[in-house]
Amino acid sequence: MTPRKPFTAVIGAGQVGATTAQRILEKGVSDVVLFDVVEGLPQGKALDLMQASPLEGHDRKIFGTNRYQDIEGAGVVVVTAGLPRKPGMSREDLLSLNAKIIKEVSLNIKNYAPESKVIVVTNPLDLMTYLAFKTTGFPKARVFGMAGVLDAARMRFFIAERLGAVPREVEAVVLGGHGDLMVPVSSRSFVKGKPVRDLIPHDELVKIEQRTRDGGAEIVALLKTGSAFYAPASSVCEMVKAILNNEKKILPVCACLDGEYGLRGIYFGVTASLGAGGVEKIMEIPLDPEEKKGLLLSAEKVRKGIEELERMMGTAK
Ligand code: TXD
Repeated sequence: MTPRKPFTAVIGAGQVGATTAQRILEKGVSDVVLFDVVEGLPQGKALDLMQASPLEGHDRKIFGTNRYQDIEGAGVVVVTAGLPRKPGMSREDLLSLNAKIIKEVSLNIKNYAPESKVIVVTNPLDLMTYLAFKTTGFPKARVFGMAGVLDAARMRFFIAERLGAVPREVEAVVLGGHGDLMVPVSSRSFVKGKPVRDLIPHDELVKIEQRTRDGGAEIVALLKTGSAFYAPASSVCEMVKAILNNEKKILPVCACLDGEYGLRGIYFGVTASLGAGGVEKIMEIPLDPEEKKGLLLSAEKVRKGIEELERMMGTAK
């Protein structure tokens, strides 16, 4: 197994993991090593994806594996291992189930890919990213989570749909924890440079903000089993591309805060530039008073979650 460097390792060959691998390959971003604990699953999906390559017209390679040794040398490791949310299940319900998995995965990343940048996707996102940071012991710039790119993409789509605009031309930012208290930042959302607040009436914009917060749950309720994976995979791919191509692109990222917005010691959704070093710089953006209030409320919830996680991991020893 010899993937061309720099390559991406994807841990978890489920819906998000396999679709992320597909996006990375078909956009020509890098070769992929796809890992899962289920025997045959990553190998089968890898073979299927390779057989699509003559049709998709790329020459990227993907290797499926059940052995952690095979992630050795990965530039980026994407962690999607875990259980998806079921209908009626909150992200927080997943905490104890997924914490065990993330701990095990993080120890293996530390062991086999000690120089990698780690993108955590597993929910509850802010807490699992924090846990991966603590468990790997990597510098904070190299451990971060994906949520904001997805939440912002959802908001961008809803705005575009409302205005009949081209989705790519809509800019939006969503900050805060990846949960019910996330903060869609309408004051920083634009269509071709025009503020959305000038384009969409207030009451409708409030509905779009709420639909953004409920974006994951809306899809879970429709699918009945499992959660969203196409847009999440596109979001991860965007981040992987920014890192491997050293784009220094400014994206919403779940990053470790050190005083930004007056917050410290939590993993939380903020805008940051992503490049070869991982999270290279966190940018604090101006918020209106309501948004700032919402952000602090969301931070409080994440902080409580971290406390709960620490208690749980302490007693689990
Ligand atoms: O915005 C976001 N961050 C998210 C998060 C958007 C979408 C999905 N989000 C979360 O990602 C979701 O709530 C889950 O926690 C993860 C993965 O979602 P997915 O839909 O891909 O779940 P699947 O299809 O059940 O896949 C999970 C895979 C499955 O193949 C398991 O066999 C594997 O994880 N798994 C493991 N792999 C490696 N190591 C261990 N220990 C392990 N345990 C399970």
